[in-house]
Amino acid sequence: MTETVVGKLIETLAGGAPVFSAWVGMNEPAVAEALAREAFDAVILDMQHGALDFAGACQSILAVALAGLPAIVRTPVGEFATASRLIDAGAAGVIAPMINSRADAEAFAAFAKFPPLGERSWGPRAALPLSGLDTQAYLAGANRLTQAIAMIETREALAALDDILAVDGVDGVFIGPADLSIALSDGAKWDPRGAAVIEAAGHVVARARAHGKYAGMFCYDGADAHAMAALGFRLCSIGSDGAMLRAAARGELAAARGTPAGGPAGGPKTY
Ligand code: 3PY
Ligand code: MG
Repeated sequence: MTETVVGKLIETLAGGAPVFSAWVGMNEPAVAEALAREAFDAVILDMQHGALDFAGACQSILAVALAGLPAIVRTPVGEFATASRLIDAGAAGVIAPMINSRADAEAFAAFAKFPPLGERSWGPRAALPLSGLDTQAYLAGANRLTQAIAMIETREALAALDDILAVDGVDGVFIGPADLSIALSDGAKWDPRGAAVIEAAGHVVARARAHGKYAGMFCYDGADAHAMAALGFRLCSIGSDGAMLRAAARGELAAARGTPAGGPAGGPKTY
């Protein structure tokens, strides 16, 4: 199991070091593969706000695997059946946005996990070969091997945090700091690194630990991921494909023209 890309995610998590992941929104396997050739621990493919469709996500999972990394896919809101199909396609983990209650978490886990934790239907067409296991061993190991990660990004989710973490088929939680800041300010402010989110972040890390689980955070660049890992987050994404491409382009153009690189004024970057 340890030799395979799917198993690498739980190995890194078990090792205790933070998982630093690339974040891909482009529906182009070559982009995911290019980032996977760098020394990330995983690549997150975003089907919620990114442009990836199901076929693109399947191809990107394989392109990332070719480069030796596990892929995690964020599904659109409420698409738990898609989570199941993505695990069949070889995703080492799935992130479900807007999990706001125990019922949401149970519905997600039902699609992500085989019995007794859930009701995942058998059909690991790419996951089985990528796991390096035989069918029986895959059945026995899949619930641990493939991670189900619930996003915490509303007031309701914070209120139900212990209930969500108590669901056996949920392996970890992942903060969406932009949505959380909007929710906590009742729609007044996009402030993903404001005091309200940072206070909630400490609480989420502590409650995840108390349940023997891990917390992750969407991060805006490498320095931000470093800071969030220092707060105890174990799965930290770093920027995005689009943001990195634009930042590199901006820097190179500035170098060519001999002008300051510029960039977004103050605060964290967006996608
Ligand atoms: C958020 O910040 O709300 C996210 O979902 C990160 O993509
Ligand atoms: Mg969000």
